Amino acid sequence: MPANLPIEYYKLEEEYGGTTRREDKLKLLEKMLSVIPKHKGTQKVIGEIRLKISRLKKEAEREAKRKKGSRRKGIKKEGAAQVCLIGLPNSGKSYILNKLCNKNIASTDLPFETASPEVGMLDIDGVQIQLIEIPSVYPGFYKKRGEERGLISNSDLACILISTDKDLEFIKKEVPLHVDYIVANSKNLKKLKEDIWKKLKMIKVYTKEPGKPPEKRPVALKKGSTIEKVGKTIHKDFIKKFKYAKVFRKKAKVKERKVGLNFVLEDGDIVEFHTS
Ligand SMILES: Nc1nc2c(ncn2[C@@H]2O[C@H](COP(=O)(O)OP(=O)(O)OP(=O)(O)O)[C@@H](O)[C@H]2O)c(=O)[nH]1
Ligand SMILES: [Mg+2]
Repeated sequence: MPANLPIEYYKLEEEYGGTTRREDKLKLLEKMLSVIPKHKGTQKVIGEIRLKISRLKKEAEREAKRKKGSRRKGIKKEGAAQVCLIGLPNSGKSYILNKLCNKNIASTDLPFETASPEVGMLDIDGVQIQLIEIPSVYPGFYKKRGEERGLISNSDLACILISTDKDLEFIKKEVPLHVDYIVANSKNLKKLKEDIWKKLKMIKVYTKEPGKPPEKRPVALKKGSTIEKVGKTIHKDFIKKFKYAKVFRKKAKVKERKVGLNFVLEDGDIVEFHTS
């Protein structure tokens, strides 16, 4: 049976049709509710309005949550590469971050102590690597933790910390890895650093100006990078005005050579740009 509704209701309904902002819609719906007489004939309309209100409120909640999350999500990629630490509770992720990156993250026997990702910078022979502690893995982790999922798939390498093969099995089942990974089952921190560097498949190249000693800080590049890549990394003018480069390679037979933009570099090379 059609509900016999007061004229104010129809006015509000018309206004509602013309609004787009969620808050305005909510206000109008509440007003509609307040002007509708409550009896059997209006139950359906009231029910529909209540449903609309609850949907809009849920939508608002979801959006607020998303915004809150994205504020924290702001882990910016920094340094030459990004490595995430993955493991079970108490596997020593925070311990490693504290030791290797000079951090002060809570690290006790309490499991799941790290509730959200923590970041530190790891110095490997002058190259800055971003290390991220991913909160500990638990059953259902991957489905529920969108932020962590994003961080893992965005990183260049995952470092899985385990005590037993069972741990590894569990972690691999819970966290589908689409990036390179290494497995560490001890806290030999020196070895861990070496393994990370090896697996990143990068080289360190030192630039120098003619007549000056090499820069102390190396440029880190993917293995197989050329002179052109180094040039682009430091300043595009080096490529625009490029004449040639000199490469100094201490361990090679030919310790110094004149090369072009396509020359492939090796770890430890020193590069001197000559421009016009
Ligand atoms: N001495 C020593 N202590 C360690 C080592 N690894 C972990 N620990 C200790 O074991 C405890 C747990 O380590 P955490 O680094 O907090 O573990 P986590 O992987 O961050 O685990 P969550 O609590 O889930 O974040 C802490 O008391 C650490 O100090 C290690 O290699 N050597
Ligand atoms: Mg921790």
